[in-house]
Amino acid sequence: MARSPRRQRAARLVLDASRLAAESFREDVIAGLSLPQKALPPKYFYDAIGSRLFEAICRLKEYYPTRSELALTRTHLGAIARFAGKRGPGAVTLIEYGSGQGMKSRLLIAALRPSAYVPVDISAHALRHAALKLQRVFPWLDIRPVHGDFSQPLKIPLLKGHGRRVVYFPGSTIGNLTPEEAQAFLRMTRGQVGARGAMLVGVDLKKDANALHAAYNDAKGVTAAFNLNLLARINRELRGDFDLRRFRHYAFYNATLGRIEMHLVSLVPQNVNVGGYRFAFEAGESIHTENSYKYSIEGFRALAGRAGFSGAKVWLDRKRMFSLHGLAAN
Ligand code: AVJ
Repeated sequence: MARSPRRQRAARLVLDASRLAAESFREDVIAGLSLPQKALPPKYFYDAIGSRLFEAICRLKEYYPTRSELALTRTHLGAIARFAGKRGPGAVTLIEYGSGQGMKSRLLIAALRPSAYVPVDISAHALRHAALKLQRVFPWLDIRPVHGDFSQPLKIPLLKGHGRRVVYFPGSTIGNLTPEEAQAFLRMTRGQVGARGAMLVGVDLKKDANALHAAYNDAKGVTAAFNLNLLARINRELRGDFDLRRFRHYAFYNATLGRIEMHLVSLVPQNVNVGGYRFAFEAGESIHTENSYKYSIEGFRALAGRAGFSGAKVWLDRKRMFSLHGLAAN
């Protein structure tokens, strides 16, 4: 069947995008495994299997962030929507980093009624799924998915007459960045939302180390499977030969740096081949796969202040486990 030039062009762009993505995965993996402290970027956790495992993590009783953030969003929804909607006249374009399909995004969209919704996600699959699902729930909503990595400057479609921009960044994904990176990221976002813009950002709070430890070392081993899937993904996509039985999930709270660290620890001395390169592991040597920084309310406010936002509001769940900051552009 003949395809229209537009469809052909769209198909080509999608192919280009996924080839580029595959190349940077390979480069990032080879560079990361070449470091003295081997490391892999956490954004690569989220292939189809990893995304499912992450959803399973969110349902674990030990993993409080998802439930706490949903609870606080429900409790304070009116105030959150008023904050996001109040900065001057005109409608709101709601930009969400990490395209939510979940309850939090739905609650916010229903309460705020933005004129356009721009979900941004690194996973084309998650993005399409989220957009289709939300379009069914909100037939009136203009949805403009953007496939990309929100840690890079993004091309956000220019939506004429769609008013000011509000970036919604829930889930404490910002915790994956170091505080310095988080500040630079907020500054970039400040540039993207403009002078009348705002940001709603979910931030996990510092708390008892035992509660943190349990959240990243669940009894069912789902977090371990999530962490190890990164090696399985390298095997699948980059023809690696990681033996998953020879690596163990290890997560702990680094109180000095205020972060959970996730590692994959080699149980034995071994060599691993990936994409034509060989990497040597000593017994006990680790690959650092994720940081998850925890903030005090004041600590995060100060950081946002250094990035051109004033920390205008903060909402908490009843147990004060998690925070949602309402940041207004200065
Ligand atoms: C998606 C970064 C918020 O750090 O809690 C959950 C990812 N890693 N369990 C987090 C994660 C292990 C999560 N973030």
